[in-house]
Amino acid sequence: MATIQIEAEPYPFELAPESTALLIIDMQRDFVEPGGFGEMLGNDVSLLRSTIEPCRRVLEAARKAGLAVIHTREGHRPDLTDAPPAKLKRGGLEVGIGDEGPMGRVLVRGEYGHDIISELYPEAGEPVVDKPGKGAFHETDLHLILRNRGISTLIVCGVTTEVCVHTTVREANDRGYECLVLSDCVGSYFPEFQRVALEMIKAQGGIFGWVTHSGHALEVLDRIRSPEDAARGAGPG
Ligand code: TIU
Repeated sequence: MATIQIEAEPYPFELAPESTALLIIDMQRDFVEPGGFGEMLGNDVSLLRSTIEPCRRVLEAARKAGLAVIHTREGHRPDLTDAPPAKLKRGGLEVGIGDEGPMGRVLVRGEYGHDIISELYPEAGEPVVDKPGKGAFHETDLHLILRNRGISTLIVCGVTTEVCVHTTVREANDRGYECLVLSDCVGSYFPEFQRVALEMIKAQGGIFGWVTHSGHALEVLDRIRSPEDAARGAGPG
């Protein structure tokens, strides 16, 4: 498998396009729009919205390059049987998980707020992994999907950096995946947590993975020819 390099910290990240997936974590209305779970927790959701445009550019480039694209959504069954009582109780919220909010029942599958924002909406053939926890591997079939597709490398985007992105990257790392986190494509409600969460990933020689700006990833993704283009003899872009 031919590999290519993306400039990253703590050192260049190596990937083979055919064994790489773009993993977009929880870019749901419930986290990035007013009236959802993020806001119920007392957060200013506008802080996450700067990730949308860079995520959109990376998603477009990944699709053109023929990379596997996988989306996740945090949420629960309408009867909440997959929601741990501890999670439902946490925070003592007036309007919490399962309750009616301005975008439907909060973090419940099938509700408007639970779905992915239109800018990053999944296309046919892109798996959407519904997860009950923070980590995308916890009680989901993500590991199985990745193994079946021969994926060993993940480019990670989404929200929030120190919660679902971090948990997922840690889970992926323990399962043997190499993760590259795009610093401007992941967002936190807390600027200090954003900074420290990214530091933690790349510290100690890349203890959980690598970090780079989407610009470096785009430089490389834009040069990859999708298998379909390669078969037609067409150039990139
Ligand atoms: N609250 C918060 O920062 N995040 C979550 O609850 N879920 C995700 O990060 N997706």
